[in-house]
Amino acid sequence: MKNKEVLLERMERYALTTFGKRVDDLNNNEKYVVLAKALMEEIVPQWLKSQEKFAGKKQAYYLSAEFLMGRALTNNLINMQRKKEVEELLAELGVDYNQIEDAEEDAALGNGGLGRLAACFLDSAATLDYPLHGYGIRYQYGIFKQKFIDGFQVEEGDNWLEYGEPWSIRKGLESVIVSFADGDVKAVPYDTPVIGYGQKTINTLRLWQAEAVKEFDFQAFNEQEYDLAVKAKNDAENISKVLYPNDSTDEGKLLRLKQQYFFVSASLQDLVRKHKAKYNTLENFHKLHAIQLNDTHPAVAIPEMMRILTKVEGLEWSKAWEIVVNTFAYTNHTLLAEALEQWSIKLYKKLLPEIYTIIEKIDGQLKKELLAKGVEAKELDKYAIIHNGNIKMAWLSIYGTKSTNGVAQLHTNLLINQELNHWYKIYPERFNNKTNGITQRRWLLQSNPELSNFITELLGSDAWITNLTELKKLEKFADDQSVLQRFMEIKKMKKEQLAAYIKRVEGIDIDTNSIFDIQIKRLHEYKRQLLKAFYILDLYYRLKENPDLDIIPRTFIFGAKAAPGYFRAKGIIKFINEIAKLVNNDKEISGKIKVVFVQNYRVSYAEKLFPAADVSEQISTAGKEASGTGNMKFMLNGAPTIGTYDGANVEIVEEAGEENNFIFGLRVEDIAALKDYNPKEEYKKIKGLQRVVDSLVDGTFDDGKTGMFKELHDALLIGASWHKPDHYYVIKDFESYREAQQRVNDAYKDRLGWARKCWINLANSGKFSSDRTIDQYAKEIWEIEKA
Ligand code: CJB
Repeated sequence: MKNKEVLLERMERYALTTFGKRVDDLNNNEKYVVLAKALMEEIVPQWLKSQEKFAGKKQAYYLSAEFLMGRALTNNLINMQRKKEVEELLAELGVDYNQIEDAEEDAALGNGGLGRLAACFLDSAATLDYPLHGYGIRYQYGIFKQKFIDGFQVEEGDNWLEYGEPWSIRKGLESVIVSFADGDVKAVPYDTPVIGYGQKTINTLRLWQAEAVKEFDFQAFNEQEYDLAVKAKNDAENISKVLYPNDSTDEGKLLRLKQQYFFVSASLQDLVRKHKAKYNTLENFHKLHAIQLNDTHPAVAIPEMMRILTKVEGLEWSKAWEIVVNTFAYTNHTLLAEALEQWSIKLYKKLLPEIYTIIEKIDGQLKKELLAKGVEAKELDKYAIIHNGNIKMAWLSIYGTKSTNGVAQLHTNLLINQELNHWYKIYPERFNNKTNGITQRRWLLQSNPELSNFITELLGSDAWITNLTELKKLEKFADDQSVLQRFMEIKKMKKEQLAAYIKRVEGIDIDTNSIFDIQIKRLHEYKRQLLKAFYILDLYYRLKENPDLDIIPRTFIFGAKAAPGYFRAKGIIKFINEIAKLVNNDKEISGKIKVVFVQNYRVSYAEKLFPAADVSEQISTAGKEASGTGNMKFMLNGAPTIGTYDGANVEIVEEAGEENNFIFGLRVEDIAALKDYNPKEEYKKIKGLQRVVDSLVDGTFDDGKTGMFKELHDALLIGASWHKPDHYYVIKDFESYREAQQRVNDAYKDRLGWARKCWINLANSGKFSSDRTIDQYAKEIWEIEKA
């Protein structure tokens, strides 16, 4: 009771001082802000204490251009174990908690899996009492907001800071200067607490905002040159203005390079400054810091640290190199060629000439080392960091760190045996696997309280919240009818909640008795949303021909943003929306199938979608999805996977059994063995396939004269200058996918049998907690200890 009174008193105070009103008179957004501020008053003292307990110990830092945190309010209340109390307090004030929750904008400072992984890692580390802190960029605009107009994706700016952001604290006095060839920029840190479950440890996410060193040039202003007076300010602020909306593609733009160096240099200066203040030397830096590079985006940390150590601090080159290699570790998140970052020498020289010189020196040192290790001179080009006018950031990252890891076993095997095999031969001890994970606090406890309560009830304990392998004990209920019945009731409830939400925000009615078949992830050709689209269209035509076709009603749900410049991805969105229009408006189909492409898929939408899924679509071309993490979120909420042998799907099936999932399609080795693949011939041989593929160009659908549909058609049947026809094997895998979908349909008819599959997936999802992943990073790479 007392806690509640204190909280209310704090809320009243913030209402008065921030908005000049009483709590009762605030709108929902304002209420959300004062609630968060009132909570921060309680959080901050504990945060400070948490920092003290790690003083003098080795700590880890996660350098990432993306942190896809989503909303913080409910997550924080859950981790503080105060959600119920706050709900009650608000109810007493006549306020609905859900409306306050809904008032918070997503912190969407990431594109997809890579950024969300960073967020899950922070949650896990704090919960496990590991000192792990995030360093990144405080983008003023996060990933764009997506709308559909006439079925086309339209982007809008995500001005998430507009109504205030109560969880971060500006630490102006800890600003640092970052120097570029064209001038200096001020990096101002904003700190956000990362609260572990149970609130024992509160770590820090420090995001840098770019500002002008000199806000305003009065000289120029006095001389009536207003533009010039604000130019420096605008140029500086542009650096942290907007997140690049590319998932797994590298844009190579000057501003992006500025962003990378900006946050990396600021973060390293910050760490070095604090370390020196305490120890007055940097020789032991690696003994107290482990720095993980989240993909190559922060790889410039390697030469930047060399610069600081040798040029600023005066250490010997070789001593500095030893510190650098022992401090940093690198995670590779993709094998897609277009995502492997390369920067043009020209750009680097122009913006960061000193850093470029250091990279040259590193490259020279590498060559000597390779020769000494017996590599032949003619082989050196394969390893060259600087080659053909470009700097290869992945090579720099492998050479300049003590550890390179992949994010699922299959992915790591491909790195070791193929893509990075030549590096593996030189440094086998550096390579390791860290299969990704997700935090069960957000993806089960928060997003599915109904299932969470049931699990706790059955287990007689909520230990699973911090030890997900406890779920294994649920397996003994796999044949308990009443348990499976309750599971199905909960699933139905989550489907109804989702249906109500979709009705409200999309204006579409969906049947909660139908199978909810969900594919939610970024739009990319390799993820093959198009394969599902072809399947739906084929099913539609089969239903038209045979209205008695024996199928269980299905709702096909998609959620995906396409990078604004990715023409084909946008074409796929339009194509699916055209199919939706055709199918959903056909009275003859009478609700047997429905297609919904939800708008603006994001973390807070995902929290509603995963728990409501009956089927998890993980249908990437084998070898292309490094891991996937959405696959794990579905599994944790008890949805079987229809998927290929790719990424972490392999491990999911290993844990839950192939008989409880629906595996189809070519495997990595099948693709490698394919010879003379001719999709133009093959697509004629598969019943129904030609009809749906050709619907792209035969007038069935209208792409508004954009040429989008022809582009997709050509990519499948003709190819392009940079790829062969159907290089993601959509046509090749179609029949196998259709057959797997038939197996889904047949399995679903046996309601208890289906529930059993769901249950076994849930019970075996323990491996995929990011708590397990973080524990492995902490022990095997960072060598840090719990508080
Ligand atoms: N990934 O989200 C991205 N962006 C990239 O630029 C490269 C990879 C994804 O990272 C996830 C986390 O490791 C993986 O699960 C996913 O397969 C990969 O595409």
